[in-house]
Amino acid sequence: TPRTPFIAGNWKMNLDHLQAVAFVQKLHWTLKDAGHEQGRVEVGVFPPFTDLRTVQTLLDADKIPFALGAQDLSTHDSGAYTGEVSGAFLAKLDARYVIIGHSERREYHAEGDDVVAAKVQAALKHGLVPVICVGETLEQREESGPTAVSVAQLQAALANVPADADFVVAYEPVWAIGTGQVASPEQAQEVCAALRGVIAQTLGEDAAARTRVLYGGSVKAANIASFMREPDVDGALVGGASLVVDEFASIIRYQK
Ligand code: G2H
Repeated sequence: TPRTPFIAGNWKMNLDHLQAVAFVQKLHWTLKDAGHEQGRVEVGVFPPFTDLRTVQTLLDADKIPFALGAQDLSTHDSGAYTGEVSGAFLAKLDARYVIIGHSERREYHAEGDDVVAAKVQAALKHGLVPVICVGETLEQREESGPTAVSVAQLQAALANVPADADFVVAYEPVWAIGTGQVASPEQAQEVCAALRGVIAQTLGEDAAARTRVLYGGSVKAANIASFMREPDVDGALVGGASLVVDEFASIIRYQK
């Protein structure tokens, strides 16, 4: 596969900017000490907004090869939108990625498919790579099967996305997020393959072959390899386990 695996740490609302410095340095040195081969996988960190400037400065100063990402962005470029953060600002901080449509935003901030699609457009406009999150609840899985909800969410998010756009998809079954109830590799593969099919249908085979589709939901050092063996799983979006240096380093260093 020509796709570089992507291990992305979604910190959620954890680690302030002081803790972030210690964490990123320790992760970097842990990987170095373990002889981790840079470039085998892409490593991404997604801290809270308030950490981004500090982490950017650290990555730059110490030449740490992690990609920087944000956890959300505004649909607007600038203006009277109190509390919002523009993609233009994120791009100026050298953020490469931005998570869009995480289930926690869909659930706690009432973000629907229309908002997600608008955020994808905003990200692309500012040169950011959206990490588009999709996934079904247990109820939805029982009602409409394993793939229908994720497929519909991705179709909505990709409306008006050009065929050459750079983006990442993350399949995160809601029932497996932070619950310890991990999806099986076969379940992840089934939906990730369906999502790659959506990309092929919407944007063409080239886009489908090039785009990384991640699995997310209770990924740990102990289960990462089983997911990475699946042909349509190109990496992981990791929450809880991305906050523990040794655990996250082990996930990055997975062996198939
Ligand atoms: C799913 C995932 C990261 P966790 O939300 O986005 O979190 O690994 O804690 O289940």
